Amino acid sequence: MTIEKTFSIVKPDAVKRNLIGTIYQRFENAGLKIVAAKMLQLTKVQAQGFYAEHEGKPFFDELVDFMTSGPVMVQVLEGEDAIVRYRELMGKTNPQEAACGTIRADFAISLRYNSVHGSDSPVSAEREIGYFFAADELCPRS
Ligand code: RTP
Ligand code: MG
Repeated sequence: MTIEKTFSIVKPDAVKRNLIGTIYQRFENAGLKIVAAKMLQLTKVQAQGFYAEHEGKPFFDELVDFMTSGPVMVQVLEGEDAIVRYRELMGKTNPQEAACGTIRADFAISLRYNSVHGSDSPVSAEREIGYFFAADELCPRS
């Protein structure tokens, strides 16, 4: 059993549809604790840097346009095996392939407008948390 932290975004499509609370409820129902959170309007430079691993891919510019199309909620979630468990809770990137009951199956509009982001590894989680939060913005919950 490992207590981990992972990084999460409620993306603009979900914020626009007033789904912040509904999605936070999913986190809490799954036993994940929110230890930091804020609302941001990402700049183009921030979104490009955040998704740098996808630079050069055909969908990169549209992804950046989407992620800057309105406010997002960014948060750090903490819990047992939080990184993998949160990826499972989100479901596959394409909502048509996401398992029933996952956040993306229930709320995502399409492969691009897929409502949530989650770190895909411990290395990503550390980078992504540090990209948006200073260490003193995280509140211990245990
Ligand atoms: P995320 O990073 O947002 O948690 O999503 P993910 O790991 O499940 O998927 P990833 O491959 O990292 O893709 C990042 C985001 O780019 C958009 N996307 N669009 N072909 C397309 O148009 C396409 N493919 C991916 C999605 O918003 C995806 O979540
Ligand atoms: Mg990803």
